[in-house]
Amino acid sequence: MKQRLLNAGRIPPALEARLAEAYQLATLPGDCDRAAFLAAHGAEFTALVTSAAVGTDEALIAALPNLRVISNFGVGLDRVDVAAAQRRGIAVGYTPDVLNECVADAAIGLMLDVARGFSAADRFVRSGEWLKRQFPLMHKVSGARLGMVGMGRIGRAIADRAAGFRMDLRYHSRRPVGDVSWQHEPSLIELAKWADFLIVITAGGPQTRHLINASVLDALGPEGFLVNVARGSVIDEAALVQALVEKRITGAGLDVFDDEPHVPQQLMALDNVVLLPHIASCTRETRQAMADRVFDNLQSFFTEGRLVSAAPSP
Ligand code: 8YV
Repeated sequence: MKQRLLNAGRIPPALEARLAEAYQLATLPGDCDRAAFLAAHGAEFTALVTSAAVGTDEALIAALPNLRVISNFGVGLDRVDVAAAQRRGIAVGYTPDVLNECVADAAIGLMLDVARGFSAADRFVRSGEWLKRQFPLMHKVSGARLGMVGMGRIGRAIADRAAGFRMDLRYHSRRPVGDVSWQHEPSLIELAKWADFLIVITAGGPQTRHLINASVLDALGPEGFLVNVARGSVIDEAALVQALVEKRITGAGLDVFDDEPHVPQQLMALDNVVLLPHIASCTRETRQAMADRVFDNLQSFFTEGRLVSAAPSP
């Protein structure tokens, strides 16, 4: 007898097809039909698949009284109520490690792009501006000072890459990380004052909400750049827009936003900002590896009673 699996997230079609072979898969209907569906069928499901962008709230968990396992497509758990799941003894799986390299590549790419102005220069060539004038001189990355906000798995992958650019690196996190040689900076403001580039790669959620505020941006200063590959919520977006418009920082490379896919209109007109549609992990290879981990977490849970990658307790 196949387990009943409910899909509440946005997962790749190939993963959905694979899950549909191994499980009795149903898709959670949209808002209007959801309550009636859950009242009629909620008790049938033992497993739930979701994605980092959608997550799982306490109300959904409560509507699934026989739920045993949640498998999240993504490493970010800021939208999954892990505490509510764990209170009920529900196992929560996610997809760490397999996306470290691509997210780190994207962070470095954004840093290079915004500092050297590659996207802006591309627009400059396409619009015929090159026929009229020279592209302005931009900013050197190699050898510059990199402040990292967060030093988890992805942070380390970014730091390894920055070493290849001979960057001077310090990091801020709540506690120093035991096994890294880079200097820990307990004050985020001091890190921002020191850094030429600030890369944000810390977990989202209430604990880090608006960690990067107007004071941090002012400490980074008019020569500084910000890169965000974490979550939009980590930055006070209104303060960032204002700092960019007023040139209180030089530029920003952003893969994530507060209200995706909506991006503040004021950013669209700025040439010193690189805007990406949350694609840091979006390569075929990494998305395949993430999909495999979602599948393997479920399979391992139902055959061996444990997840390949279990979410830490919040
Ligand atoms: C994904 C991510 O873009 O893993 C995460 O937490 O932010 C990204 O890899 C996406 O959120 C997957 O649903």
